[in-house]
Amino acid sequence: LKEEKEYIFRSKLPDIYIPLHLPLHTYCFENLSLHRARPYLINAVTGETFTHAEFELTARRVGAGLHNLGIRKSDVVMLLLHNSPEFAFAFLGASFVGAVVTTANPLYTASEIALQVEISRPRLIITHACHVEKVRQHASADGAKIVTIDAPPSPEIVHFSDLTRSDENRLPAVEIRGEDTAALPFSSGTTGLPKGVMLSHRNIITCISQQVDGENPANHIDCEDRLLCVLPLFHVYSMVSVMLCSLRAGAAIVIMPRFELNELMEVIQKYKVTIAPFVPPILLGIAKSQTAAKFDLSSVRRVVCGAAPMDRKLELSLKSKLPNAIIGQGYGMTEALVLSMCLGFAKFPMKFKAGSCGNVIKNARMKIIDPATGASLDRNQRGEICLKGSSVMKGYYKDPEATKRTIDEEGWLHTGDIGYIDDDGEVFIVDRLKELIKYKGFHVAPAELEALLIAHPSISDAAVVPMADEAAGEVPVAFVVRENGSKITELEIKKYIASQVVSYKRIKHVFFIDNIPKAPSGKILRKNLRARM
Ligand code: AYL
Repeated sequence: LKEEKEYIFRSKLPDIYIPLHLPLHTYCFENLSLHRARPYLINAVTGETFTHAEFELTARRVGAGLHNLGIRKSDVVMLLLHNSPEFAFAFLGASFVGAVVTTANPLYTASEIALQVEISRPRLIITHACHVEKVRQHASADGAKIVTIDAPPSPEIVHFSDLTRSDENRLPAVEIRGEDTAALPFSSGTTGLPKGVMLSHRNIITCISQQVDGENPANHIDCEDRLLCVLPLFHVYSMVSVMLCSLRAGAAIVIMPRFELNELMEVIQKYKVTIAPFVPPILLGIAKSQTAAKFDLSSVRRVVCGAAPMDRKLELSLKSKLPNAIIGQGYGMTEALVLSMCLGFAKFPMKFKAGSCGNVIKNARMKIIDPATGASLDRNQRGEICLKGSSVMKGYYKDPEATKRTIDEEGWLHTGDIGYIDDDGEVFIVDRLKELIKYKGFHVAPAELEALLIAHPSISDAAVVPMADEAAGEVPVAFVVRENGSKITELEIKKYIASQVVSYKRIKHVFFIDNIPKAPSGKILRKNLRARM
């Protein structure tokens, strides 16, 4: 047998001790005594502020309240919430009782939510009154309770204040192990429909610790920092890198329920935001904004960009609008959390290049493999990025097959991203092997749209692929084969899809073709379709 060489890449920052055995809440509140009186949650709309001490107490009360409502260890609680203090209270409250939090976009349609509810079977759904109708049916069929953070629309629905008013002394002692699941966000991974990503207490602690702990934290957050929390908390980027990292570090988060560019710049100015975690479309908005000069954005010392590729030119053109900020990228994935981070974000920053996704995160191992042969590749060679470490998910919920396709026998997570590592250890992403489409950083799973298309009586076959778009990064477009004799139009197809999905999954163009190119295995030849555009 020929010995094959493995090229394993490690961080430039030294490994640290990570307390893998702790429950997430114990870890997050470990330094509470140092930060009790500092602000943690600032509601940008109302100005209402909760200190770290107030937050911890309220989260424990919510934990006791969840227990009162019958939530027990391993029960699933669904958060269907816009960014709000209640999201954070509920998330930590659930951790206290060992419950599993599944998160979804509150703007999802009833059928999109149904997909996630049927897999995760929540015992409790926390949402806004205006979204109750979308979940009422599943909830009653399953005996799940509904809680709203605003006035409940009917008597059987519980108000969130019932949770925050609970007696914290009735919080039960629950034994939690590091490998117990804490969060269940959904991702379509490399192929197929959205799946629940089982993130354990240990996975999430690892990711927080890799960013903010040690003598030279990779994503240094000081207790004086104020982070803008405008990216949705239902997604791991904001959940972990904003909400939980700030909690651990004793910093504050300024919560915005939704994105509007001028409002965002006003909030930065008003609250003197120091760290701004963004996605490329927000940076594009600021770069192009005529009004940016009217706002004082000088408090921002760091702009983190992640969740989708950022154009190198964009990175450079932003420097004048954000004079005091280091602008760099983080590379993450729901299934592995943070894989690499800009070296300029470290407490003792190092040089980095525009366009890079940073250096592999500490305590983890990265390798690049030839997607065809699986052979490990050296520096400057393009291949599939793989990661190994304790931030890698436990697996997909109730889907061992998909788990096996994603995490190999040696524990390497295959990202489905194509990239290389240069001579300075910086990661560059150049392409995507997986089906995933990213609209402004949001997931669009082609398989989900294809299933809807094929269900239409006038459509005999369909494939959905990404098309490049300046504002969104990518938009989904469909190749459609009409049923014999059908004259269905592009507009009819677009409307049919639009009625069933959240706005960013809408199909932007339809191309009619005679047949969908497929491999003998039946796999759609997506590259072939992308090349036709
Ligand atoms: P998911 N550049 C290019 N593509 C990226 C980048 C980046 N910087 N970051 C993420 N992606 C793509 O599950 C890539 O294809 O998690 C990756 O496989 O929504 C996919 O998005 C994963 O999408 C942070 C910073 C988390 C960023 C994130 C991103 C999480 C995105 C924590 O601190």
